[in-house]
Amino acid sequence: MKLLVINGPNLNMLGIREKNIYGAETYEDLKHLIEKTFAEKGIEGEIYQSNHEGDLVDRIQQAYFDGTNGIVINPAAYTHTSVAILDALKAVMLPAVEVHISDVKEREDFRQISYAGKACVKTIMGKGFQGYVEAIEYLVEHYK
Ligand code: CA2
Repeated sequence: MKLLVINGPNLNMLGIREKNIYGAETYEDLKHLIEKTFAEKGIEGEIYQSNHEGDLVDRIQQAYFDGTNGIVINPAAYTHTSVAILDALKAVMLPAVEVHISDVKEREDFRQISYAGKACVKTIMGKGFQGYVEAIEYLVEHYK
């Protein structure tokens, strides 16, 4: 099984600011946790991060051609704005799980819409980095 974990804008800044919302751990820490999870599950995996909407769309499209079986995606701020990412997820028709580190439903009104979530089989939010682990476990269990 091959999974792709995609992170959107500013998530590379984790641990640097807004620690009260996203915690003190860094993006490197997150990558290590995800890689450890891939290894424990015995699956192939890749982690991709970009601050650019079109790059995220390109990477989702690439997943259709490179043998990816499932996607874990935290589109970050593009969650709430990007029909392009929603359309890309619909186009590739791969099972996708949406992850948010913070509990988005307890936050500002402008964060209450998720476009990407409309193309996802599951959403996990408010569980910190552990949400990525649960998303990988879900895809491994349901789509192996
Ligand atoms: O809770 C999440 O995972 C979010 O996807 C994070 C996004 C936010 O726009 C979504 O509404 C919820 C923001 C990621 C920005 O990360 C930062 C990291 C360090 C400092 C500032 C922002």
